[in-house]
Amino acid sequence: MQSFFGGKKKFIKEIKVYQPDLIGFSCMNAQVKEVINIAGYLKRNGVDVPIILGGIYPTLYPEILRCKTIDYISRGESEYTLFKLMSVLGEKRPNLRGILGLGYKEDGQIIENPHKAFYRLFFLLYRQPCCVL
Ligand code: B12
Repeated sequence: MQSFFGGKKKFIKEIKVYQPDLIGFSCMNAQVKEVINIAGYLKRNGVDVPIILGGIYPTLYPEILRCKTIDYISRGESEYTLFKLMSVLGEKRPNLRGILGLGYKEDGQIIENPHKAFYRLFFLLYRQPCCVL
């Protein structure tokens, strides 16, 4: 985002050099217009990289997937969803059906996978002693 405001051309150049597998935006209601503008700008300028939105907006409004520049959304906590998506993204026909919390498009249809359960934070915290400060 910082590079975007520093200069759109520079931003596009940096992305093309970096060649990411996926571009993600965190999105609250107040940011959605800007996010859609940036996503559109990227795609119009030859950045052929799938775009995912996460955060409260796509969690509340999965219909944002109707926007043709948005390829995926992740609803709710996304550590699991993003990890799972990244692990299949390079495949020819990735199987997205089982990825909980993921929204995507298939043959023009919007698919919303079921939500995942909440993490057991207590368990996560105490499994890893380095996290207990
Ligand atoms: C802490 C907090 C803040 C802090 C942020 C501190 C920081 N540095 O991040 C401060 C005080 C700065 C803040 C400010 C604002 N906040 Co605030 N904030 C929260 C709060 C309480 C927790 C957010 C949080 O950190 N959660 C923990 C993290 C781990 O969870 P998360 O952010 O949801 O992210 C997870 C998923 O959403 C997802 N995800 C998020 N982004 C992405 C991106 C991708 C690509 C993917 C795949 C997944 C993903 O994965 C994450 C990990 O699981 C929420 C309420 C809530 N309970 O969620 C409100 C909340 C998000 N804030 C809200 C609002 C309105 C604001 C302000 C606009 C208020 C204002 N008028 O100024 C500003 C906006 C600031 C900004 N720059 O955009 C609203 C948003 C409402 C909406 N529908 O858009 C919320 C929901 C509160 C509410 N109920 O009204 N906020």
